[in-house]
Amino acid sequence: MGQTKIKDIYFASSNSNKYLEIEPILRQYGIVSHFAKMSLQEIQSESVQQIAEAKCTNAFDYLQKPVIIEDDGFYLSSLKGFPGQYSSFVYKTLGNQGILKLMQNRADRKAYFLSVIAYGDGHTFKIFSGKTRGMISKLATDGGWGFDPIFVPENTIKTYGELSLLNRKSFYSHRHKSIEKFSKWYIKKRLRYRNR
Ligand code: ITT
Repeated sequence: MGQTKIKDIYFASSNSNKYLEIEPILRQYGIVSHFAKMSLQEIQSESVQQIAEAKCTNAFDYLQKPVIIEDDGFYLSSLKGFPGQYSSFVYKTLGNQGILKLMQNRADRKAYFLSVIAYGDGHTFKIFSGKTRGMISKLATDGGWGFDPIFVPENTIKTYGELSLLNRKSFYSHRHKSIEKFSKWYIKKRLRYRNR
């Protein structure tokens, strides 16, 4: 096999929970990754894509290595999409109990998670997304991190938290969908380079 021109990739984030979910998926595709723990600049924008692009540029400028970042949004239907782009801040301030309170007596409990993965290596920039629809539970369960205890994805009655405890979150996860799209694209890209 010829020498690869594309090096291992970095996953840059302040949140190691994301990397713990992402790494096994990358590994399944034979992609070696490293965690670069850092706070990334988040621009104010309604567009997840624009935020992801800015985060990725920020990470690449710092690392000067092929890097992926992820930007997530959590959208509640009856709250007109809130907290959306502000999920991280809202989790830290209101938490799961705060969200459950906001949802009290609301018939519409639909919600979805969106994951946007951005890859940058100084030449190529590419975005991949994954969405999982579901509902807000009545009570918070054990397990997982972030909003995991209150989100029940479609096609199951368990929360992301309960599914995490059973090692089954990845069957439903928004993150799994976006990282899988990235991995398929990345291994093809790597093969193209190898064959040059
Ligand atoms: P970065 O440094 O990578 O930006 P972050 O945690 O601030 O890390 P985001 O800006 O993408 O990441 O914030 C999204 C928030 O949404 C995150 O902090 C969680 O509270 C929540 N979230 C995202 N994915 C989740 C998941 O799979 N399970 C539970 N909560 C999730």
